[in-house]
Amino acid sequence: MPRKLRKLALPMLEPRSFWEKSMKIKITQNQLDRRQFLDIAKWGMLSASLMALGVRQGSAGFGKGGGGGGDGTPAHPFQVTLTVTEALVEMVDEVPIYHWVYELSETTRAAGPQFPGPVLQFTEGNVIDLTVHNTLDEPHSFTIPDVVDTGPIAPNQSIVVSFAAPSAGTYLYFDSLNAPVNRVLGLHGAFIVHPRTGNTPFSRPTPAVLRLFNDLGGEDFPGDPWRRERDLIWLFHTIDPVFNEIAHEGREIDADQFNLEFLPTYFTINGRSGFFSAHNPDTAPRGTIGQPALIRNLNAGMAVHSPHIHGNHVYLLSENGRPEEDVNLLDTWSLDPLDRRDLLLPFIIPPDIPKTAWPPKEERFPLAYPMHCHMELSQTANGGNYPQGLITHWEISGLHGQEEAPPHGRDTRHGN
Ligand SMILES: [Cu+2]
Repeated sequence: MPRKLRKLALPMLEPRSFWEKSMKIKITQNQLDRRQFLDIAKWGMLSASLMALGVRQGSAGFGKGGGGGGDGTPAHPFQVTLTVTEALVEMVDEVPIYHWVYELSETTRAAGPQFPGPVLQFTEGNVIDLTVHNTLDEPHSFTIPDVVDTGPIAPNQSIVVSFAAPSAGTYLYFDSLNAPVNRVLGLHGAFIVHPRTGNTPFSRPTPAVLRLFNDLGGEDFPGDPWRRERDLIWLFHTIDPVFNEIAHEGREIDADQFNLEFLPTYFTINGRSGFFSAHNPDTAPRGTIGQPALIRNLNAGMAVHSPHIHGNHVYLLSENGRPEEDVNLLDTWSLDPLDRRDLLLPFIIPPDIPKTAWPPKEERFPLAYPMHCHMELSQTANGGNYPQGLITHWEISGLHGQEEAPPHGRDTRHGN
C-alpha cells in the first residue's frame, strides 16, 4: 500500500515586500521555537540562532547550559531521537521531489521531516544519547566522520549511540551508506559545536584567529564583537530528481551508476534556491556596518563549489574543522563535496566605495550584494533557469548604532 508522503512546501513570498514577509515568517518561526522550547526543555535551552533551516523550518538547539556539571562533565546525557523517513520537498519551480529525510522527534511529538535535517547544536563535551530510528525499506545510518557512526540500521529498527560533542566547530552529519547515494537523497544536516569558553567559535583558536576576534569591535573593526546569535549556515546541496524518483519507486540505486550519471537539476542553500534563498533572512546575512557575522559553509552535494561574495570579502577561519594558521581575506573560496568552511563576513564599509561617497548619498540603505557560485551551472535550475540556483544575497542595513532601516521608504541618508 502506498504510504502517504508529507509535503514540505516553499513559503509564499512576493518580491515587493519580501523583508516584511520574511519578518512575518520569522515571527511564526519564533513561535514555533517557543513551542519547541517548551517541548524539549529537558534537552537544554533552545538557541534562537541558526534556527530556521530547511523547507520545513525549525531546528533543535542545545547550545547553552548543556546540563553540565562544574567540571565540564554533563550531569545527564542529552536525549535526541532522529527518525529516517521520506517526504516530498518542493523545489524552486514548484515541482515536488521525493526525498529521504531526518526527522527530529521526542517521545510525544515529532518536529516534522526537514530538508536538510535539523540543525543539532551542542557545547563541547556534552554527552549525547542519540537514537536513530529507520522507518524506510533499506538500511540507513547516521555518521559524523571521526565522531560517531551508528553503522547500518535495518528497516524498522533503532540504534542508540552515545558520544561526546567534539571540539567546537562546524560538522556535517549524514547517512554514509551506499555512499554518496543516501546522503545526496536528503539524509544530511549541520552539527554545530560551541566552545565552553572564549570569544571565538573554536575550542582552540590559532593565534591569528584569536587576534581577529579580539580585534572585532576595536579600532580596526569599529562596532560589535562577534555574536553567536548572528551566525548563519550555508549548507549547499545538489539534486538530480531522476535518482530521487528511482528511490520513490522503491528500486535500489547503484552507487557507481549514481556517481557516473548524476546530473544536478537543482542547487540549494539550506534547502532553498534562487529567490527563496535570497529572500530568507536565515540564509541572507543582514546587519549594520560593524555587525560581523559568522557563516558556516558546508557542502553535502555532488558538485565542487566556488562561492563568490560581493561588497565585502570574508575571512577564512577554518577548513574542515581546523582553524587557520593565517587568516586570509578572500572574495572566493572553494568547497569540495563534504567540505566545511567557517567564514567571517566583517560588515565593514565596502572598500569599493570611494571615501567621498560614504555614507551613501545617492543609493539608500539597505545596500544589497550578491553571493553566487562561480561554478556557473550552480546558479541555475532545471536546465538553465537563471538565477534559480545556489545564490543568495546579503544586506548592509545602515550605519552602526543606527536603528535598522525599514525595507522601503524611510530616508536613512546621512550628511545632507
Ligand atoms: Cu561574483
